[in-house]
Amino acid sequence: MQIETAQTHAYSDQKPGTSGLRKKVKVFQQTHYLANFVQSIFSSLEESDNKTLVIGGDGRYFNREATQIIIKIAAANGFTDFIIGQGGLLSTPAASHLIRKYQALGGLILSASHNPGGPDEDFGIKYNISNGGPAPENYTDAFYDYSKSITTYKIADIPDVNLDTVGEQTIDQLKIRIFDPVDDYAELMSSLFDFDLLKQVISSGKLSLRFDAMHAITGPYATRILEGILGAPTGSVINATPLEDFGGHHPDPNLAHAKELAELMFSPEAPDFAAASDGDGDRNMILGNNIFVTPSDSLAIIAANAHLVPGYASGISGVARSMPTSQAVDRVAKAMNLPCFETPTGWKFFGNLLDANKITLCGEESFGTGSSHVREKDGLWAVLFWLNILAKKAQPVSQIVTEHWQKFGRDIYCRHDYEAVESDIANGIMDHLREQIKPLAGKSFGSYSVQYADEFSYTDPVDNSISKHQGIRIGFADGSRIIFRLSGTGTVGATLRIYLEKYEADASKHDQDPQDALAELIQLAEQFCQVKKRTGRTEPTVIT
Ligand code: G16
Repeated sequence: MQIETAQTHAYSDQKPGTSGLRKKVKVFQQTHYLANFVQSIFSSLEESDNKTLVIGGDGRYFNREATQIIIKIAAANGFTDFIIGQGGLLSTPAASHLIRKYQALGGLILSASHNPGGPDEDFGIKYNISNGGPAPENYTDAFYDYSKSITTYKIADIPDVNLDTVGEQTIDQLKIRIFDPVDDYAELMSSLFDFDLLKQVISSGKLSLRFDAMHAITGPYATRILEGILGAPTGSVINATPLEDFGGHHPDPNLAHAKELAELMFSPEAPDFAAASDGDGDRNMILGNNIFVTPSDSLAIIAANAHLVPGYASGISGVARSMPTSQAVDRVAKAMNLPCFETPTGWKFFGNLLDANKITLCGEESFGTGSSHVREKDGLWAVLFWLNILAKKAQPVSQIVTEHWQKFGRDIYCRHDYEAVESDIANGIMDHLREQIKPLAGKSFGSYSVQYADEFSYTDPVDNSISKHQGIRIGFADGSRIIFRLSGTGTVGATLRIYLEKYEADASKHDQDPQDALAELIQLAEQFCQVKKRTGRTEPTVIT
């Protein structure tokens, strides 16, 4: 195998965000752009005897081309054993599982998650380490540093790999294994959930469901598992064929982008349960007949009912949530006498806690829920968890949710996103907030008095690493919170996220619309950040 050294020039914008490097496809298609980043990753990794690499992506535009480039650069950098999803496809949780199961050094996952795909839309790449989880910040900082001064990269002169035929191929000394993307993942799911029970209730029609794969990667996974193994009627999985441009939609499972599914669930035709997943299969949205379950509540309900699910029945070690996620799971942890951790936004922050067995379950408000079974959030896993709870309890989703609120109280919650804000304006908003927070504690605004106001900084309890500037929090005496952050996953301008939360113990007030219940906090948030005033916008781009 001949290895060439290609001359290149550095790009200054290869700083990974919340979850890898995400840019417009056209940015990735610039000469040497992808190669530079991939070489920066390999050059930053410590020497290792482990030469196994997993590669797979969500099938978006540029996935195949990128896969071939990565194989050649990886081969030139000493990798000899490749595990690749057929067609270059793997959902993010499935890739995490393969890294763990086959003890690879790591994996490259090609995805921009819930962002749209196509020649004019987004692409992304991230490196996952040997625990199967996203590379922590010390890695991503090193990748970025290297990328700033890269001058050459190594590339093997080998033919393109046949990605479509499952089985083993060899090219010179390289062993290339093309895996069916679903097999190993389906087996893992069957080891965690009561598939016999699920099959019984689903195939008999006792539990009806609809799953929207949004023309993204979970199509083949959901079709095989929900329809094939568990016997849901054909057509229960909709938009099941992965498309390079996701059919022109945002593959983002929320009330705005999975609108048709949400409308179905509030209509007389609603099945018992519905869910959707995102571009790369790690997010989930849960709906019941006439009810939307917020991701924060979903995490809390999963934790409270974990004993009903075989893979978790022997007990869970603890739980964690990202800082802006509502405190609903904290209440469950308290009642169950379990440790509960609050981490910055980004799945990578759960990795150490999971590895150290300090937690079993974790989740985020951004439609992410997961457990120690892999080191990524896992959309279909969350769906199966809910189905297992529903099958065991034989109650509708709405009853499970309202009884949960009756027991623990309700953390009324919503998030307002202002997308594609000019970066200067967004940074100005954050600076303005920073200036205000110091003297806020003790002050009162309407019915709310501020208990603390700060910029969240996280010290990892396992390795003591510190992550600063993780969002501005204003906490009130009654437990309500307003949080402001700039997203780390957008590709156009900046996205300001405003997270609003209010605790309601009184069950007679649990039926309120969150926008009404949170109206005063929403007004206060504008008073603090002035996003409407500074951008001239009248409302958020997305409310979830
Ligand atoms: C990624 C991260 C999540 C994070 C989400 C939103 O998810 O893995 O941990 O919550 O982005 O991040 P931000 O608020 O910075 O946009 P995904 O599904 O996009 O990979």
